[in-house]
Amino acid sequence: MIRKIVFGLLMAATTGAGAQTIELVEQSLDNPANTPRPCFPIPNERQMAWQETEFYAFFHYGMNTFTGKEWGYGNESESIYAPATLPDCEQWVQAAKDCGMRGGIAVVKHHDGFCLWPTATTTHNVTRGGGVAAQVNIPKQFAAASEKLGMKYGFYISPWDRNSAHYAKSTYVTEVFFKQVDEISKEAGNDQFEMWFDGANGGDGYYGGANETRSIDASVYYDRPNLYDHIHSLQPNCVVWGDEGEARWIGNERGVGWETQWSPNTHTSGYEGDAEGWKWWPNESDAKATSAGWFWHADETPISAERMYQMYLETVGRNATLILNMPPNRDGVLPEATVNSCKQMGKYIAERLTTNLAEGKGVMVSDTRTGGDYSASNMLDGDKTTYWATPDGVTAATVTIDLGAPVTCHYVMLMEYIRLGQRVKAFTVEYSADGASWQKVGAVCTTIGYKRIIPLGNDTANHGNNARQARYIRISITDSRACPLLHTVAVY
Ligand code: FUL
Repeated sequence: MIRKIVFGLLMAATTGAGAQTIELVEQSLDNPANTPRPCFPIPNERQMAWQETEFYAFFHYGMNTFTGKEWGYGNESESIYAPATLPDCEQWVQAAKDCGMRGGIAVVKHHDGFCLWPTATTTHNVTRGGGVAAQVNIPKQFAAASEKLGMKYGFYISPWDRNSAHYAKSTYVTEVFFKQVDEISKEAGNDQFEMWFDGANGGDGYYGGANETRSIDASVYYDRPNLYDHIHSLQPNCVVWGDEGEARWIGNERGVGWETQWSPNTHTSGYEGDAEGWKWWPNESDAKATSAGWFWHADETPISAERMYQMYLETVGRNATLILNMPPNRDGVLPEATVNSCKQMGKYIAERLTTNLAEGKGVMVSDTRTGGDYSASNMLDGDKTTYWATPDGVTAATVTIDLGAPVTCHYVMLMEYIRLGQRVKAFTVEYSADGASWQKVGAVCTTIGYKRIIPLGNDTANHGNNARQARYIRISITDSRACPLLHTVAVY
């Protein structure tokens, strides 16, 4: 008889500053399939779904689009926001989809406090704008466009509010901010995948006419534990981004991830995370697809699709997600030049990182776990739920793929089965045309995590420089926190 013990408690892992709720882990005294023990911390379900979104858009649009500022002071007259036609959210989302993205996050309130939906919490909102402003409801319109195009949606709502007279008082949190979060859920529906809480909190502002500097202690002011619980009660699939949340900043806004990148973190971890970290706090990289600012500016130009692609390799390819900002203009659309760069980027992903030359090909491994199906072919079956594993205690192992004949390859892509934790600490990648002479790739090969892409020429800036003739690819895991588990190896 299998006696099952279900944890009666929600396990909480603390960072010292806050707590993370982990899904209930079902445990059994028997282990008939010899399933590897989880190597804690592990992601919760919504973090898994969030991670799989991989690459998504940021849309900064609002009062600043019309003033040309990046940070409004909060005293801007509502009439300045005067769109002649409704913002075309479907055009935004389509551009994101064509870029190879799986979702997007729209700003619905920036630090200036102007709300892009008809809120009851403040008069500083679209209903008092000019043109067709009164019909604007970004939470609703953006969510509807995303659902129509099969894309995920989320929102950025600035905790700092330079317009509100309540800011820095307790009434702001209870009467304004919590209620705004509720209203967005009401407008957008309950399937948000991420809510973005900016780290900019307090400073000078209008504050209802006080025109002064107000500061708060963000670690206690927003009542984050209750706020986040409240969000999850409304939005069970919504990862909260930011301090004490469920996803974190990567440490720069240039789209450059760290080559060593752990999702486990401790309170004192640097941006690379920490193999021994207590909290699953995965990495998100926010970067801009245009030259000027987060908001649209008349003199902006889009970055090239090659640069976007480099960012992708250096973030998604380094165990992070990439949120790339594309600002809509005063007509409520993305400029044509931005759309074109995005389309080209989408083509690059489709052409360069989609056809797995290793799928269904031969694979040899040094070690395979017994007692269940942990065979090497699981890495090449295109199924993320099956994985290869070594026996307990075996933390070094090799995987050799035989493509059948020498072919031109550019990248090796690896994915750990992170549902049971991030494990690999060091590995090497080699390639060979004949199985006799081997070349080692010069990249820093430490962590893998959710996804790692290794360019064979170690060049993230120039795709062509990575072309290599190879029949065999050998991955040697040399160190791991516990037996390694890989669910996918791809060769492109
Ligand atoms: C920053 C903000 O202050 C910027 O204006 C922008 O919204 C960026 C994504 O985050 O912290």
